[in-house]
Amino acid sequence: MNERDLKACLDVVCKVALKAGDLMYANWRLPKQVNEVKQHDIKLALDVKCQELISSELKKFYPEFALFGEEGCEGATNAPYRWVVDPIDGTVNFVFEIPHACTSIALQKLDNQGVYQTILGVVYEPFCKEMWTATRDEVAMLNGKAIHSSERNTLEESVISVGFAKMQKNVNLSLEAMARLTSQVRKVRIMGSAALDLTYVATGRLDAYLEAGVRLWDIAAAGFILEKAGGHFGKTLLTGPTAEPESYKVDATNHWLAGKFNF
Ligand code: LIP
Repeated sequence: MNERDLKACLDVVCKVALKAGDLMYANWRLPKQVNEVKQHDIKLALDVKCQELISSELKKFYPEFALFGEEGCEGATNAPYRWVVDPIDGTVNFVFEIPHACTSIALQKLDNQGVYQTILGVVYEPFCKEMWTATRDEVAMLNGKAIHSSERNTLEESVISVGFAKMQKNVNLSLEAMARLTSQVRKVRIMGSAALDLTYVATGRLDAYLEAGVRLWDIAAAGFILEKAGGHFGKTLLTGPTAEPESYKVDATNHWLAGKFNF
């Protein structure tokens, strides 16, 4: 996909993200149909409905692209291009009417080594109407204005977010990090959306985000946006018998704090 085509693709994806965000916002204060409840997770029928909307809209322009999403996958597992979609990131916030959730769409291209590389990322938060974008050829932007991660270079002055995922062993990793770092940083925040934590670091609203057990769909678009905003998107694939597929430990920071949190 050349530069002109990628720019046209970005325009399409932004329009699709807006439609998904509008659907989220229209349902914000309405009763929610719950599909599944676990100790640290809730899944909604609206999650599925939002992903179906995103998939059907994208297929109008890119019928041959595969999709790897939180609510299901479509197409070949080795398709030249694939969408990575979290239709509602921050679902538990959304269930409790906490206005901090977003829709996340990334486009990945299969490289010569058979590895998917992100070439486009869009995150839309419908409550503040904030659209983050980045492509292989364009800088990271928020509502069309270039963004850059913060310049703070000491833990003492940093504000960080720690995420708590679904599996208890990953929750324990985050608890250890929070207990160790709380006395070393300015403030710790627990926000409930990995994608927004990453876009906030990209925008300079946070200086770092740490979480173990987030899935690729939570982080693909926003992690790419952070990299294009000059930040460090550290991610380690979690392995082992109980690890979920495409589950990562994320150590994301501005440029100066990379590696400083020992997470
Ligand atoms: C959420 C992530 C969050 C994590 C939650 C959940 P979802 O994604 O954004 O960082 O702590 O456990 O995974 O499920 O709302 O799309």
